[in-house]
Amino acid sequence: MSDPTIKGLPPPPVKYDGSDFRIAIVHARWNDAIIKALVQGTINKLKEQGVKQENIVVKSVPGSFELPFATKQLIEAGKVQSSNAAPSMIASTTNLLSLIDNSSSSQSTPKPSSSGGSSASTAPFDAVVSIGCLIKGSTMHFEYICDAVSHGLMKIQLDTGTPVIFGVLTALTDDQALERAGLGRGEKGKGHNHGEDWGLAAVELAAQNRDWVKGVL
Ligand code: RBF
Repeated sequence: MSDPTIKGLPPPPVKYDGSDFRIAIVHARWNDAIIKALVQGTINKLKEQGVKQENIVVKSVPGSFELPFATKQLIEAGKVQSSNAAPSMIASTTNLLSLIDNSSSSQSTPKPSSSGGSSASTAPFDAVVSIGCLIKGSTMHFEYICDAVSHGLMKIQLDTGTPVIFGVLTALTDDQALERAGLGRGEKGKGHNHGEDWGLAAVELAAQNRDWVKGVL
């Protein structure tokens, strides 16, 4: 029924395992119904790729213009949180000594929490998905915000080395936005929820980047 098309994202060449990843989603609240669908689509695909619910951190900001700043700050916050959580050299040396000295074994040393079973990760974020929906109005706001946000998000991923997924719809009409969130109301059906593609892209980039930073191709 639907028009054949060459457009769109084919499935990834391999299925990536997201079970060890920590992913942030930061979304604008403007155009709420569309945003909610996109965020849910992203989360669904992250989970389908194995990312654990507790390792998906979701934050919101008022509008898309705030996305680059929030994305940058979240990436930095993840790194700070990770270094605060890491056991210090002194602490780990103390733990080793207490293992050797059996006479002091009655005083148990608390284990570092980083290996703690099902608890949420405090590792740096492996990727951030930045989600917004800009719909053209009658002034130049749309053009300025689209331009600033797309350049801002690109700069952040290149500066920080953390993949940032561009989850921003830049629609000329309400219907264009609805169709790209899987909420279309036209004759051609509901369209496709692009949040799903962003979830897949986040896991794919996170997995590849884990190799690239170790010099593995
Ligand atoms: N934010 C969005 O995420 N999507 C929009 O479609 C959108 N349209 C806006 C239109 C106007 C006229 C204004 C003033 C703001 C709009 N914003 C929109 C909000 C913008 O991204 C930002 O939150 C505010 O400008 C405050 O920095």
